[in-house]
Amino acid sequence: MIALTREVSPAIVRCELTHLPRQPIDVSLTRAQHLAYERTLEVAGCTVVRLPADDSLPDSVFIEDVAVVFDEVAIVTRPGAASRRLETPAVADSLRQHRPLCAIHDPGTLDGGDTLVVGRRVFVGLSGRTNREAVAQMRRILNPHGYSIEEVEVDVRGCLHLKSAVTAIDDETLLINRRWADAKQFAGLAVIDVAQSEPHAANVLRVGGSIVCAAAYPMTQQKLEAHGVRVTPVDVSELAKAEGAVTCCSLIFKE
Ligand code: CIR
Repeated sequence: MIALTREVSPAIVRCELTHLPRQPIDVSLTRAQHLAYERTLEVAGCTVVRLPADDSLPDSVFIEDVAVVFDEVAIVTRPGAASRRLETPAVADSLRQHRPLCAIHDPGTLDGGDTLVVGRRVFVGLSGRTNREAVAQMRRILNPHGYSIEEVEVDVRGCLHLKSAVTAIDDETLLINRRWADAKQFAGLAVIDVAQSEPHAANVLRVGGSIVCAAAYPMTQQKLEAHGVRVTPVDVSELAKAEGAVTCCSLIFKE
């Protein structure tokens, strides 16, 4: 597996914020946490390919939002925040070596954080960043490859992206915060609820045989372990000040 990552930009202190008040971000600490995150991915079996930072792109470390990679094709997104649209060329150049590329075009907007892939089902969240036109474009790209696209409502007052509210533990089971996404939208899949006191804990990263989660959510971690899930916690507290979590700092795909 390859994990494509992008170095933390010093401009992260000027990141986009939707729900959180701006807090000072320690760039060195963010970099140290990001390095530890990359090591965790290596231990889980990934070859980390790290793209250089761009001093003019505050949110470029959150590489998940600019592409969605399938076995057959990679889709370069058109991020919902205009400030993030210049993040795509460097990521597209790298992905071109691994997959045929498709792209989301104007007037579509899509953040990769709104795309949850479970087997051949692709759930796309209608968040503040992703619109129906992008869902239609995803359908045109992916239906010929045998994927079904399902539009999902998320509570934009609470969460930034679909994957802030729900991620997959395996191809049958989701980890969810039902206050932000109605579990009925995921018919046929089992659900584990995040701990009540940890609304942001649903964002976990499936990599190799393990699940990477943010260390800030021990109660949800215990719930996962009680279900027999092997969990690796990572400290991403500085990235969380920029409204980032564990899925958003990598694009993981088969070599
Ligand atoms: C943004 O607002 O775009 C960034 N500050 C955070 C993006 C986090 N991305 C993700 O969870 N997929």
